[in-house]
Amino acid sequence: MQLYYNPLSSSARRVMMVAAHLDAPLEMRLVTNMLEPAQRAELLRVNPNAKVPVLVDGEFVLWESYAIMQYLAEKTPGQTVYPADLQARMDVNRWMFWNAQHWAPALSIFNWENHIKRWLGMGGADPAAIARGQTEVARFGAVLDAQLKDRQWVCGDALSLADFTLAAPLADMEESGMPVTGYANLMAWFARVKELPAWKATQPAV
Ligand SMILES: N[C@@H](CCC(=O)N[C@@H](CS)C(=O)NCC(=O)O)C(=O)O
Repeated sequence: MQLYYNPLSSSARRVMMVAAHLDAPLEMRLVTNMLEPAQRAELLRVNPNAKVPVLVDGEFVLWESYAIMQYLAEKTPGQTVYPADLQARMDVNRWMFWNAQHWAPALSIFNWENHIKRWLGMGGADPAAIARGQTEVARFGAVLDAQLKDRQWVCGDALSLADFTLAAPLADMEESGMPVTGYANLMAWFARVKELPAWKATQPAV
């Protein structure tokens, strides 16, 4: 199996963490610059959205990080991060969808305004966007913090795909000034995630 990735992509990072945790055999295909015409053309051959991550397993091509995570788990005998029990599995799915719809978009406002824009030389943060980000993170951060009040991991006592999913967009929380440090349960959980071998093994070198 091959995985197209970029080291700064949180979508690729969550897949890479799952692959590392499951010890899934992946041949890594680095896409250094998704805007560079030759690399973009190569990416477009496997994903019409020209985005990473993309998994290629023989003739089967799969894009969308959440689908790839589930696919890797399903292919791994004895895995425990994507439970077989229907309700436990739907709980994991719930947090994966919640991340896609609410959590990652809220955090990405800070990533874009305070980090990427500066990195690209696009000027300072837009105060209106930051204000909107603060409202969104306050709303959804409180939900995640409450979920983690009596739980070691997001879905209970066992590490799951939900943890890899929700932690990935926090990777650059400091550089991006994400307003999450006030959430004690969330920060304690994130510290646990950062101790996982899968987190450490997928830390970008840059
Ligand atoms: N919903 C997609 C999001 C993928 C995505 O947005 N990838 C970003 C990097 S995090 C990307 O490739 N951006 C390049 C572009 O949009 O041109 C997933 O979960 O895989």
